This record gives sequence, C-alpha cells and structure tokens, in this order.
Amino acid sequence: MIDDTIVAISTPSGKSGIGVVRMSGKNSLNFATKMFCPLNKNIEIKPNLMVLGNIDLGSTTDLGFMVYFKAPKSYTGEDIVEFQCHGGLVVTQKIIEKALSLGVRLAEPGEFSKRAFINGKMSLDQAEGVIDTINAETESELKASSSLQKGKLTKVVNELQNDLTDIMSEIEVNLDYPEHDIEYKTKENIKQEILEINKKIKHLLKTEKQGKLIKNGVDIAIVGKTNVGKSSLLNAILGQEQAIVTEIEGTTRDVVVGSIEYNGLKFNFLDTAGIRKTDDKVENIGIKKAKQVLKDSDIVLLVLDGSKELDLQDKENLDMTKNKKRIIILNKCDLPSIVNLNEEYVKVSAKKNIFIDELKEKIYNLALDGCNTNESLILTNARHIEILNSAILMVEKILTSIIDLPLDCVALDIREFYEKLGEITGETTNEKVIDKIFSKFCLGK
Ligand SMILES: Nc1nc2c(ncn2[C@@H]2O[C@H](COP(=O)(O)OP(=O)(O)O)[C@@H](O)[C@H]2O)c(=O)[nH]1
Ligand SMILES: [Mg+2]
Repeated sequence: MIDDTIVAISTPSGKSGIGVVRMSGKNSLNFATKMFCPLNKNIEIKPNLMVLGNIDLGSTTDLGFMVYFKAPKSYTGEDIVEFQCHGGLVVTQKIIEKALSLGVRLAEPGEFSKRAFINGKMSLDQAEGVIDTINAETESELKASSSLQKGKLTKVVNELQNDLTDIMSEIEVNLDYPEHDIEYKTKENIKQEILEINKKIKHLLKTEKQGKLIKNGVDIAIVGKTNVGKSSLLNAILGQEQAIVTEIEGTTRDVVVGSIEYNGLKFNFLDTAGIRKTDDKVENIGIKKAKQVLKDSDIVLLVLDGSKELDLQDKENLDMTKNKKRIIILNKCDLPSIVNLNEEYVKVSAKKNIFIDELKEKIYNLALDGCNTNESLILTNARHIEILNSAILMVEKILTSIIDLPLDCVALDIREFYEKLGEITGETTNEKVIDKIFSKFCLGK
C-alpha cells in the first residue's frame, strides 16, 4: 500500500485556457479541502462531481473547479482530486506550492500511471499504450497506441497464458497418475496445443513491419544531380518553402528535412545536395552527406530533369540507386520533354505543382508494400517484440524436446515460457525495467 499523496501539473506549462493539477493518494481529499473553498458553502463534495470554488494560491485565490474521484474508481486506483484552474505559468505553480506546504509530495514523471499499474488498474503494456498515445504524432500511431491502451495485447497474452495453464494442469494430472501410454498421448496433445500457441505468436509478430512503419515513419531521400529540382520538389510536397531554390548549381549543401502525414503515416523527406564533381569543400561535404542519407533511407526519389538530355552524372545516379526501393522522377514536365528512359518513371512539375498528389500516393503505396496498417493489433513497441521473439525461441525448444524429455522437465519449460509472456503485461517484469518504462512518461501522467 502506498501511503504518501503526490501532486503534479498535468497540463503543459505556458499560456492556456485552463490548467489541471492532479493529486493522488489516500489523503488527497483531506489535503484538497484544506486548499479549496466551494462557492456554495452547503455543497457536499461527492465523487465525480465538479464543484466551483476558490483555490488557495497563498496570497490570492483562483476561481476554478475541484473534482474528486474516489478509490478505486480513479485513474490510479487511489483517491484523486483534480483542480481545473486558469492556465498560464503562475496559477498551477502556486497550487503546487500550496499542496507541498501541506505535506503533499511532488510526483515523479509517470508516477500516477505507475500507481495505476501497481494498483492493478492497468497492465504494463496498457501503460505503455498511454505514453504512446501522448507521444503519437500521426493517426496510425494513435490507433496503435489506443489498441494497446485498451488492453488488446493484454487480452492476447492472458489468453495464451490461460492455454498454458490448461496444459500445465494436464501435465499435473499425468504426473500424479503416471502410465507410459497416457504420458505419450499427453505429450502428443501438448505438442499440438503448443503448436497452436506458436502460430498465434507468429501471427502477432507479423505485424512488426507495419509497427515499424507506424512508429518510425518512412525516410525518403530526394537525390539527383544539381538543378534538377530536388529542393523545389521538397517544397511542393510539403506545401511550403522549406528549402532554398535557385537556378545556381550547388545551392543546397546541407540536408533539409521536412515531414508530412499522409493517410495517417509519417513521411520524412530529406532533400540533399546535388551530386556532381566539384572542388567546393563545403559542397563536397554535402554530397558525402547526401550519399549517407541515400544509404539510410527507406525510399529514394531519384530526380532527373525531363527537359534535358540525361548526362553521365544522371546515369551514374541511376546506377547508384538501382538497388534501393526507388521512384524515378522526371521533373519539369511543364517544359517540353526530351528524356528517353527505359525504366518506369513518374512525371511531375515541382515548380507548377503538377502530379504531386499522384506522387505522394505512389510513395505511400511503395512504403506500405502490401502490408495492412489497419489491423486491430499492431506491435509497435520494441520491448514487446523482443519478448515475443524470445518466447518463440522457448516454444521451439519445447517443441523439439518434448517427446524425449520427462514430463516434469517439460512442465518447467512451459512455466518459464508462461513467465516470459508475463513480462509483457508486467506480471513478471523486473523492477528496473518497470521503473525505466515509467520514467519516460511526462510529469503529471
Ligand atoms: N520549369 C521548371 N523549372 C523548375 C521545376 N522545378 C525546379 N525548377 C527550377 O530549376 C532550378 C533548380 O531548382 P532547385 O529546386 O533548386 O534544384 P535542386 O538543385 O535539384 O535542388 C530553379 O531555377 C527552379 O525554379 C519545374 O518543375 N519546372
Ligand atoms: Mg537543392
């Protein structure tokens, strides 16, 4: 049982319409009533009721609301009081100071959620869903974190563990009544059941690819020789003048990055220095960077000037990018086209904004590469993936050794596998890992 009461500002600091200060712990109502005076003196503070009143700020008061959530029906599972006050830098800070002066302790980052986890209000993976929801930058990230937060992974893990519990009791019965024939049959049954579990985990792990796309976004290098319109293309895609565009060769030297959300996914475009032979020291550093960006990217947009004959540099660039996932772009399609190319390409005009939406759709489809980002549960968390990968190794070990091993040894392996899965939900997670997870939360959550 946690004894102390903690407090934190739950809204970001800065000017805002309202601010929220949250207090949790078994004495929170007691503390809160010492610093809040309802406008209606006869009102009774009841759970889940917003009460208007003056919040004590020391030298003055702020007119705001207080709401009380009674344990265990609260986020943390403890008594919680929330003050809704005016936003800005001072009011919330003064509420904190007042609470501290009464003996409340300042919460650590993620401490409310950690308490929720300790008090059984949510599993560890659900808590990770909470932080992912807060950190989400795109719709697809939000969808994935929302499933996690709602306990979809917890449910799958619990079901797998229930199957394992059934298997373990089957073994138990068999150990109590040992008979060779029965043992053999039991082992065959278990093998089938474990195979089913193996299938389910593998199915889940298949979503890892989508998960990476959702979590990391897609890095797209825009490369080509100078003056083909790479920076213009970046600007056209972003819909704003992010990179400098001139008719002077070697204008772009450093990498210019801009991101967009398209169909719920994040795409990071990296505009690079034009590749050419030059004696300019700075430009050469830029070209080196361009090659690195090209190497690290998920997709390459190789830009060519469609209004001019291809030269040796273009051909070198075509060759340099041929092993990457790439789209060849013939830019400047507003001008008469001269280029003859045997490879698949798309025509655009970065300057006149022609076929830019079509290009975005093409990039999206290439990035997705047939995978479905609408599955109801997608693994986006590296910790979960790592645990499931270790679990698969354990399953495979059980499957290969089950017929030769005595049943009690099999039972031990299955128990170990069960515990491995429990690391996802927090049932068997090491304390250091738990602390690390919650320390990444923001203050006030
Ligand atoms: N006509 C035409 N000119 C373009 C187009 N895109 C870029 N340009 C021009 O080509 C020159 C080089 O453009 P820039 O984007 O700086 O090329 P970068 O060196 O590849 O980044 C500038 O004068 C642009 O205005 C286009 O689609 N059509
Ligand atoms: Mg440029």
